[in-house]
Amino acid sequence: MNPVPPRQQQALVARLMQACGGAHSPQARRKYFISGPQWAAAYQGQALFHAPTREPVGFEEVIRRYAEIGIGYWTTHDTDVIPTSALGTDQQGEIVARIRQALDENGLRCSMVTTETFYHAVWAASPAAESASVRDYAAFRVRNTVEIGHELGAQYAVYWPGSLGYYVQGAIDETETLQWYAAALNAACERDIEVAAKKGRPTLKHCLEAKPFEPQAEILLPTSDAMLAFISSGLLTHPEMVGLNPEYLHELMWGSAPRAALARALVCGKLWHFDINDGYRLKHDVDIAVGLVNPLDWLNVLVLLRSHGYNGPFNLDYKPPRTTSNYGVFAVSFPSAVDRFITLWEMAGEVLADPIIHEATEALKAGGGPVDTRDAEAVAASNRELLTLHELIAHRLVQILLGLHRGRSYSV
Ligand code: GLO
Ligand code: MG
Ligand code: MG
Repeated sequence: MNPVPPRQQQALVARLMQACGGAHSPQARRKYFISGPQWAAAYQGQALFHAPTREPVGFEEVIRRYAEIGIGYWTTHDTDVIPTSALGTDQQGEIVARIRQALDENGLRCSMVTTETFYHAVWAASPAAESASVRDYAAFRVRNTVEIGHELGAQYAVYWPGSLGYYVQGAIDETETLQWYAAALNAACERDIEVAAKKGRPTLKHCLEAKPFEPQAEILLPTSDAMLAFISSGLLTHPEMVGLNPEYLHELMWGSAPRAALARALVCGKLWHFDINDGYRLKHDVDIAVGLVNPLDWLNVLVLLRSHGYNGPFNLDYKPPRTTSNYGVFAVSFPSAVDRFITLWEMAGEVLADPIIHEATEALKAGGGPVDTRDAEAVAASNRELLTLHELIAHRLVQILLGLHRGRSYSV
């Protein structure tokens, strides 16, 4: 193949993206509660061992591009858009006004705001550090984020307590740290109640997000299950205002089944917000776009969520790879992530309507008929042949994923 000179490369990417087909229209994409984070689009490809590969992108451009793609909602950390030194000042008010204008002009809505409690040096010993000055500052930050959320019309606040943990053991008492962390959340909820009453708006849904590794060596609330226990520990003054924002990859990272983790949140009535992405078990937080690694697992996740009526946001918390250019972030990375999600969502609908899966599932529930339920041999024998349906259902799911149920077959 001939070399492709730099000035022809964007056109090549655009032509091949078009040739991939399968794109949904911006109008179709807007029907879903899909949110695009400021930090995902603005991610410059940097990490501990990586220099940035992309130019910075401000919120005006991110919002405009999301609107063009058909991503209807926007989410942000406080410091993605407001310098740390300007938080709580008049400059914050000016920036928030500019954000509102950009959202209005582009027909987007802000669905979620979140506080950065992991990056700045002030969080070196976590937002629930021993020093009362750090904890007072953490309370200021989460209260301030609640105020920004109400200003921007958000419904959700998310908390990923990234630095709640340590590198070396023994210096802190974990029970104290958890009480101090709860105090910050209590401050956020209490401020929320005041601001919501003043503005005549509902209170926000406050959602905790767990991650098992990074950036601390040991994490105090590493899983969604740990957070469920924390919510009902008695440390929160408003546990009814606090739920979960599980992230698909964060559950996979520690080796669990994300679908089972989501099910545990669902039965507690706490599945309120969902960060969607993909990656690998027992690796670092690679934040690959949804469906690029585990499409079958993703299909199964969406079957669970559809069948239980989940109607919260799907937040595209992934990182366009550092090999993708600024142009590629909006021409390939975001539209393809949204479209894979929509296709998998539609397939999940096909699974729920599939007569074969339906009949097999009903037969499994009906069981093999009357039997002495104190006799293990008899119970096993009466269900033996039915249990083959487990594998048949798994086969059918793969058929639906690959389109084989529509008659496509492979032969040599
Ligand atoms: C990092 C987290 C992070 C959170 C964000 C929202 O691993 O996934 O992106 O989702 O800070 O609070
Ligand atoms: Mg996340
Ligand atoms: Mg992540």
